[in-house]
Amino acid sequence: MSSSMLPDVVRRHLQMYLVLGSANCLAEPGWVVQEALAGGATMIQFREKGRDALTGAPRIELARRLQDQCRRAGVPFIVNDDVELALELDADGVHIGQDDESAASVRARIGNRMLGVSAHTIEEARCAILQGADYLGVGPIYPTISKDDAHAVQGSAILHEMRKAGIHVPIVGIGGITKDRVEEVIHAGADGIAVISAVTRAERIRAAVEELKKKVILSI
Ligand code: TZP
Ligand code: MG
Repeated sequence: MSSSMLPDVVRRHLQMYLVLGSANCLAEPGWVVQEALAGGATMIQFREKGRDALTGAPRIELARRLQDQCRRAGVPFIVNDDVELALELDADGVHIGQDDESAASVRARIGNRMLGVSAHTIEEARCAILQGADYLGVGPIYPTISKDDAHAVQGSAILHEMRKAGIHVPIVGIGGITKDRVEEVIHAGADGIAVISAVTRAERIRAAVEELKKKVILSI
């Protein structure tokens, strides 16, 4: 079972989904999130990973701070991989990959919170849905600089294939998405875009989010 959140509500949250951790940010993460929220980010994922990632208390403190900003803006705050942290913070949801705990087990632990699962194939997608995913993260659609252990680039064809195979759950495309690629991703079947560098490395974060979101909405 997925959560009680209606698929159309989930779809709207996926439109301009910012994924980030401190290692992705050129500026202070709280400032990045503030600007992204001001630009209309529809969901934020805390993904504190990689060589320079925070651990322990500073990691939890940063998560709390970003979550508080999201709460004030009425934007869901999702935690990558870490169910314990999500429960401790009472986050709005969890996003997991294929190498993490099973989706069924995470669903059982997080109750009605939102569950996102990364899927690279139709089989992984079907399995995630059966185990209670509210949405799928599909990619990398294009080459990415933000994930060292990323799967092979899939191209937008994977989105087409999933839709053609009868997968109708909310899907967000991820990996190397820039403003010039939004239309292709949405037309291929995604409900929204999940981005790291297109926002965290933008010179003007608020304007970048506004532009990406506008392109999503115009392409739907
Ligand atoms: N999963 C697949 S690609 C990716 C993740 C977390 C990184 C996306 O970052 P960017 O900078 O938008 O390519
Ligand atoms: Mg993971």
